[in-house]
This record gives sequence, C-alpha cells and structure tokens, in this order.
Amino acid sequence: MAGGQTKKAGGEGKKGGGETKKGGKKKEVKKETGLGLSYKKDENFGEWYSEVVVHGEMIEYYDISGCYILRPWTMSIWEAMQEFFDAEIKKLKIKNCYFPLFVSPTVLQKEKEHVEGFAPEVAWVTKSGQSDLEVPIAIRPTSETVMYPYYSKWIRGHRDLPLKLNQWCNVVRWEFSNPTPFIRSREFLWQEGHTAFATKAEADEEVLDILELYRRVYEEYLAIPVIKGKKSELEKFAGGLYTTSVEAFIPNTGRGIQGATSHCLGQNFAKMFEINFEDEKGEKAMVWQNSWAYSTRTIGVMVMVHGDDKGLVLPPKVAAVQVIVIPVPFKDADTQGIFDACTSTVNTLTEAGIHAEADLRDNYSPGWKYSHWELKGVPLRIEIGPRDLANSQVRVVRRDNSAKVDIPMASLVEQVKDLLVTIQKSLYDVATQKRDACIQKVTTWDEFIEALGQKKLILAPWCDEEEVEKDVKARTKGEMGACKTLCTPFEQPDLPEGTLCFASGKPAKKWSYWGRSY
Ligand code: 87F
Repeated sequence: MAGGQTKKAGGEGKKGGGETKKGGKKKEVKKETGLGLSYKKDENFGEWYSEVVVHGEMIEYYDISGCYILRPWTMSIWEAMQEFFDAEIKKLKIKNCYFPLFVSPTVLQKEKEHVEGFAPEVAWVTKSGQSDLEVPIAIRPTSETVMYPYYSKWIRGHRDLPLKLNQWCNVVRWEFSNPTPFIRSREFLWQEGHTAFATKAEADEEVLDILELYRRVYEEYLAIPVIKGKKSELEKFAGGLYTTSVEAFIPNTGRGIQGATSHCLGQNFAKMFEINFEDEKGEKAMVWQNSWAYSTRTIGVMVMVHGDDKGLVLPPKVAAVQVIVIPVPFKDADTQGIFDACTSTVNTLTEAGIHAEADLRDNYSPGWKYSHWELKGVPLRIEIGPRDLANSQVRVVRRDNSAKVDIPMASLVEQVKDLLVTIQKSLYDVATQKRDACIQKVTTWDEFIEALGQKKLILAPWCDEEEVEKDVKARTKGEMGACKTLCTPFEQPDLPEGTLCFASGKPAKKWSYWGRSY
C-alpha cells in the first residue's frame, strides 16, 4: 500500500497541535495561508483522513482513545440526514421513543447466544463515587435487550400490532482494534428501529422499505453509490433471520464498507422475550420482528469518498454552508461597496432558501479565506471584487472541480440553485465512475487473487457455503485483513447453467461481492 499506510485507513492520527507524525511524506504547508494539508489522499490515505476531519473542523480528538468530539460542522450534516430519514419513517407510521442508556446484567444475559460474541465490547458501570455498585450496569451497545421486555408487556392482541418504534441515540461499543473517527469509534450516534408485526410478509416488506431509505440517504444526500443486497450466513446479524445492507466502497483503500443494515429478526427474539399475541382466531402467536440502523459512520464514508488534497468536499444537500461569499477588496477601491454587495448577496440567497454566509473578517486575506473554506468543503465560493461590483456580477467557483464562472446579479439565485444541483449530481456521477472502475468480475481463484491484489471490489460466482467463505477468509488472511463477502446483490447478473464457484469449484448458486472491508 502506498506511503506506508497502516492496516486500516484513518486511525488515531494526529492528536496534538502541529506535531509531525512518523512515516508518510509531508507536503510543504502552503506559504501564503499555512492551511494546506500535509498528506495527499493518494499517498497516505490514513493520515490524510485524520488530517481532513480535524482541519476541516468536523472532529476534535479527545483524551479517551476511540472517542471524538463531533463539532457543529459534523452535526449539521448529521441533522440534514436525520431530517430526511425521520420524516420518511414517520410516513411509514414509525414513532420515535427513548429508552434508557443502561441495561441490567440479567436482561443482557437473557439473550446469551448472540451477546456472547459481542461480550468483550460491552462497557460496564461498576462504581458510583468510591463505592462499588451492588450490581454492575451495562451501557447499551444496541437496544434489543433494553426494549424487548417492554414489547412483551405492551403487545397483547393483534390490535396492538404492528408496533413500530425508532430511537435516535448514542451507543457504546468498547472496540479494541484501530479506532477511526466516524468509522470505528467507541461511542457513536445512530438511529435504531425496532418493529414487530403479526406476519412475516409485513416484516419482509418493511426490511426493504427501510433499505431503500438507506440507499436514498447515501445516494441522494451523501452522493455515494451503494449496492443493496443480502449478507451471507457468516456475516449476518447472528441473532436474526436474515440481514440486508447497503454497501459502499472506498477506491483508495480498496475496502468495502457496510453503510447501514436492515435485519429481519424472524421470531428468535420473540421466543426469548416472550413477545406473543392473540391472533384474530383467538390463538396464541409469536410476533415477527425487524431491526435496522444507520450511524455517524455515514459521515466518514462521505469524507473518504469525496474529500481531496484540498480537504473536505461536501455534497450541497448536507452542507451547513452551501455558498460562502468572500469580499476581494483592492487597494483604494470601494471597500465598503464590496462589503455591502457581499451582505446583500447573502441576503438574496438566504431569502431563496440557500444556505449562504459571508466571511467579512478583516484579519484574514482573501487567499487565506479561499483555502479555509475549501478545507471545510463548502460547495460554492462567491468572490466579489471591484470589477464584479462595477459589472453587477459575481464570480462563482465550484469546490468539486474548481470551475469558475461569472454570474450577473440579475440571475444569481437561479444560477446558484442550478449549480448546487449540478454539483450534487456530479459528485454522485464521479464517485460512481470511480467505484465502477474498481468492480472486477472474476470466475476463477487465480483471477480473484489478482483482483484482490489490485484493490478491486470483486463480483464472483459462489456456491453459498459457509465453509467455503471461512476457507476464503483463511486463505486471504494477512497484514491487510481477510477478504470476505460484502453482500449478494439483489441485482444479479446472468448465471449460466454450469457456472462453478470461484473458490470451491462446486456449482455456483449466485453472484456475490467480495473484498476486504472496514
Ligand atoms: C456489541 C456488543 C453487544 C453489534 C454489539 O444492527 C451486542 C452487539 O448485538 C450487537 N454489536 N450487535 C448487533 C446489532 C444488531 C442490530 N441492533 C439494532 C442492528 C441494527 C439496530
């Protein structure tokens, strides 16, 4: 991997102010502004990522490893996605609620089978002040065990169904491997939906309705292409019946990343937590359940996919500031007139519903401001100088491709709106081209190994046997981590009779995506 990159991209990175990390090339920091990034995305992706999230003012490192401060620039992105998703689930008659952060050990244990594997990641509160708690209390890593005892209490008859709840909250998973801002942190924000139905058919339908919303969060808001599909038996949520996901891909590292999951839990939890109801015939029946979540990981994927050597690149639909207006005064030109034009430009755009701000600070040069707002990824920059003032125009510069255009004030709103739509689409198109260029269809083991070495997203015919996936994992284990299935895409290419599994040579049942992953 280029530039001595560590196993996973990101990592703890720089913690203090300005200290130099060992390994990886350092670029000259821009003389004029002092704002340039030290690392290039293609040369040292991990360090580049850490630097971008900090200098872009999204994250601040914290003195507890794996915990990060989410700054306002991050929260506004989270809120933009939240606003969309929350409104959509309300259309599906899902209601918001809030359950406690703490879980009692007895309830947590109730669900032994699947909790066992996750147990090392559960954080416990053992003291209050200096005294030991009589019974230690767990902090939720997810809320099945917190919520389902009450589902059992609240669901009595078929008229109590469906029960469809969601909560926006934080969860804690005490990860030990390579913490990375947004991607793998010990505390993160998410929404978790937990629903219960009388029939499997209703549950099945909702799994896909939610998955479609996740696709839209990624594709329409974050401008990131995702693949919808089903997880293998090995990779599904062990407590459930089947798991669907949206999968994204990071071309720089050649790793897949699970974007969000929508699970059908079947009746496993209903059995454990005795979530029963009296059906229309008066007979006792068990509910069918789903659970689904997306987290602040989405934001990390966005940074990794769109960011460049100048910093963050924010899709207009999630950017807190879509247009930054910068005055460019010149010698004895009419400075007040230029500043007034900046303010009135912001007012005009704001009235039209565009998120615009002016940077009128007098202690920074225009050049410094350009770099600063580029680093923060603002989609459009408007520059207003003496010539613009004289011509009743503004100069507009795109963050994504640096294209410049002069716009007459008379058509400002219309053209800025168009440009924001164009940028949103262009980010998606470019990301899709890059992702698609990494997809490699293979049919043999040799082709598979070659593609893996080239950091490809591999589509291969598979026999769908768990032992074979375990074997592939074992045979590809190394410094960079093992290769596994990412998903079996719902959209399947033709599978001609007689096609064999790339790994076992047995008859193939499906095409699946394989790759290293986060
Ligand atoms: C860590 C510690 C304890 C993941 C854990 O995906 C338990 C768990 O159950 C655990 N890490 N999981 C699986 C979470 C499954 C499911 N929960 C609701 C979701 C969607 C939201």
